Amino acid sequence: MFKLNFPQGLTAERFLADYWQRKPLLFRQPLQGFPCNLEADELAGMACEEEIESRIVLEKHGATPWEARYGPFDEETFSQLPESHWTLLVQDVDKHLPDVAKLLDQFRFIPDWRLDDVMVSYAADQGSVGPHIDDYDVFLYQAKGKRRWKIHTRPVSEEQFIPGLELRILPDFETEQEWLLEPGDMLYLPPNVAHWGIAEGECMTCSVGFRAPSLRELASAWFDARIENRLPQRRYRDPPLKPQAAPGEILPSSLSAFKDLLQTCLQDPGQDDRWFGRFVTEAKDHLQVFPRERPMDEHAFLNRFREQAVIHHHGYTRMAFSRRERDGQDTLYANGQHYTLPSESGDFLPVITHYRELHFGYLLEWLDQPEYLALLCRLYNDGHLRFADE
Ligand SMILES: [Mn+2]
Repeated sequence: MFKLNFPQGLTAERFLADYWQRKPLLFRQPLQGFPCNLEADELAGMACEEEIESRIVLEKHGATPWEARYGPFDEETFSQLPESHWTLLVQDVDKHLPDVAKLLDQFRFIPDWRLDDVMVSYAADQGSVGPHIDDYDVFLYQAKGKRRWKIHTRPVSEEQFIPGLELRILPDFETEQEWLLEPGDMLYLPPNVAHWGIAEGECMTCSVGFRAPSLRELASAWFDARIENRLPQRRYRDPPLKPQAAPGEILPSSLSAFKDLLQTCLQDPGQDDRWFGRFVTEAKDHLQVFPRERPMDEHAFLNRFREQAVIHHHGYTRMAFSRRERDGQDTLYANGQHYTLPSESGDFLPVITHYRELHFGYLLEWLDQPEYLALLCRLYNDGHLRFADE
């Protein structure tokens, strides 16, 4: 296996403590011998597919400077691109190519639910998406060719972006640090660090991107879940009232009573925290997993699994699990659904969430027990697991 080599004698622990979400870090050749077999033509082919998210950024020779065009594209688009100064970006390449998904395995010292995707970009000579900032952490792995990365860590405000562009391009970019990345090198950038990567000759970069829900998204998911189930049946009650000289006035004491009511709803011990696991494993709209039209019963599933020996995670499946002490149940999450298990599920959930390929022999001890067999069969019927010939 390829193991991520940290620079300067760092370990995953030190990296997380000192750099993660804080400081940029350059990695020279962190993945000795990691192959990137993806070719530019194959990436262009993916960008022509309906269900794959892609865009082309043209710094020059477009309708406007930094023109962004959105896929799906066709062959003609590619034949008409200029010699230089453009980039093709394709999202979620890991969901479609298992070889690219292997790159994600190097980052599992960070929880799976934080991972978003591997975006692959192919740039013609001088290609760049411009100086910009992102809201998310990213590892920029230089798969092929060379790219020069310039960064600065000064704070950037919304008003500083060039108006009227879809991309958040910074007009004034004063380089603080820069590096030329060769094939196999990697740069880690925390959120909000301004960066500008310019291809020197044609090149390909894999961006390992993370998710971080915004407070707005979290609050909305939390309230939706609470309203759906078990929000206490309580109603607003008045604070001690006195006759009001101006009945039109809303008194501060009424507002506090209302805020207290909201507080009790946050503190309610009966609340179900599974909404979080469901929320963070939700898949993007165009990457949904669908249940099988003809579900299999457990007996048939077991026979099929024995015969096939291996079952795979669906490429679009996002899994996570949580240990539940309070109501004595462990929970598995897959793309916004949850499945409960007895609390003594031991290594079962770590194993089935960790490995994208599950071997019959390895799961044998669990397949003998009805609750685990039932869960695997449900995951199969819900489309999260599949056999190689499907
Ligand atoms: Mn970026």
